[in-house]
Amino acid sequence: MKETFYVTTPIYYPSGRFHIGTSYTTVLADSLKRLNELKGKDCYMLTGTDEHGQKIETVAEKNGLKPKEYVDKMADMAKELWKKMDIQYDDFIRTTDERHEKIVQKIFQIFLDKGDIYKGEYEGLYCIPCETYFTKTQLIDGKCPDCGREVVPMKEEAYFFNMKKYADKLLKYYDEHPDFIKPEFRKNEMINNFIKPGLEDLCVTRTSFDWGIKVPSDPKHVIYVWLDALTNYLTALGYLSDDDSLFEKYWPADVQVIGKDIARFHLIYWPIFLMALDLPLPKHIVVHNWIMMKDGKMSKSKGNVIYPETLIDRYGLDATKYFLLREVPVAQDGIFSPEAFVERYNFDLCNDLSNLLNRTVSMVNKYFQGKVEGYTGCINDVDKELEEFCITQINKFNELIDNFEIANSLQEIWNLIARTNKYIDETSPWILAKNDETEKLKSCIYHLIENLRKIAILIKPFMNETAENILNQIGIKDENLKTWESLNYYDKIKDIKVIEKGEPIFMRLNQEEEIEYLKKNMNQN
Ligand code: ME8
Repeated sequence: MKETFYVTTPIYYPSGRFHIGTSYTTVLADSLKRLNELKGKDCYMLTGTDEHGQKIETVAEKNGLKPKEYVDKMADMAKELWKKMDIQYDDFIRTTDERHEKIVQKIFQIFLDKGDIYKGEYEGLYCIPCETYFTKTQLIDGKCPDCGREVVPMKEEAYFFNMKKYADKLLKYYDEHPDFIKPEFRKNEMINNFIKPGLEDLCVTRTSFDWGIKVPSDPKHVIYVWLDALTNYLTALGYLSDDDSLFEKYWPADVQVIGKDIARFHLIYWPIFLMALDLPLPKHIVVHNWIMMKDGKMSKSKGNVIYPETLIDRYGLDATKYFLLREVPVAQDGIFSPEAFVERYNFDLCNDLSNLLNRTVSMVNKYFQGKVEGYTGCINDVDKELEEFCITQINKFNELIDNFEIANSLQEIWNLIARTNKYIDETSPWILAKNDETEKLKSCIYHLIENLRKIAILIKPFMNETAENILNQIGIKDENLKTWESLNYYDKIKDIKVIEKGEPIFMRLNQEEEIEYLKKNMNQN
């Protein structure tokens, strides 16, 4: 049986059109799925929408729609976008799905029966957009610590989850599973900011609004969004349903990708819910930083956003994905700026990658009528060095990606691209051709084609179409030469023919024009 790999994105609030930040998380998860698929695993990816709560109720009303009508429309919008972005999710869960609602009620009842949920009264400072209560000490400058907006005093009868009961168990778990949270500094934030000062019990119901899943034994209470939302990762797999085969197969999740804004919910409450259900915890939770605009965090409510469609329609999907993954390191915020986008496009994609392919294909045509017969061994002095460099880069890539350092792992691929370009200058194939040094020339060409083959495989999880295009242009048709495993060998290409006239995969952009175009198209709804 194949090894399984289950990856999830957060379920997004359909409170507005999705911007590039939302797309970033999804692209990251999708890339991890594609990578593991390429490695031969049986993969399953889940995404979806978080459709209950006061915020959605209010937005629906503003749009003149009933909540359900509104979320139906928005879920379709999300699916359209993921289709455009070629996101290969296997299931799209909506918290309004009956399959989800039924199981959330069951889970709530299990917690009640166990005594983990109790009834009390909540009084606190409430952030309406985040749907979260805070204590005074948690506020930053008197405002919501998550979104920075005003909070209001509120009081209501409510059910609570006894988080305190699990605090020590959670700390022990963190300690025994150093790879659970990536990057590691997020774990320390949780310990120092929330657990050590004393974990508060979590309010898990509301009576102040209606749009949500009712507590079966006390229907004036609606199950508060976080218990409702977090359990989606289980209900989508059929947990506690008549058919739990997916759950049996894929749980625990291998990777759950989230943004730093929802770290507390996923690194504290979520593991505790799972402990209370006696379920294993996900193997890794990857917390990424944000894509910022120059004037701060991009957010649907602030309106300082760039939409993925703007970039995809003009520059293509792969360039858009490349920018996101390369410019926003998981552990640091990244900034979207038109200048940076155009620069990445022109330097990394056009100068480095596209030109390497173009130069290589045209040399094979010019010197060998487009044919590469087979491995020649290392004839030029630099051949061996290039082969060794290639092995080192692949090892570095693997190490980084295993640690979810995606931007850095892409950097290592681009180092390989740069080294391969330099190899052309070092071997000067045009001089070898002029001097009739055919064996040396053959070796040079073989090494270039082989490196391009490897580069294509390495970038495939992130830029599928570009990878396919490269493999097609260099005439790699044998499926065995497209596998992840084939990165281990150097000598298997035999009797291939490159394309006669390859189109450049990325054309140089006019810097000024494109910067202006992007500036004009930012912040537009
Ligand atoms: O929080 N940069 O939904 P949400 C990078 N429904 N990522 C960003 C981003 C930015 N500027 N803005 C948003 C919710 N994100 C809950 C989740 S899960 C059980 C429930 C991404 O629509 C990031 O992943 O507000 C963040 O965690 C997520 O969108 C928040 O999406």
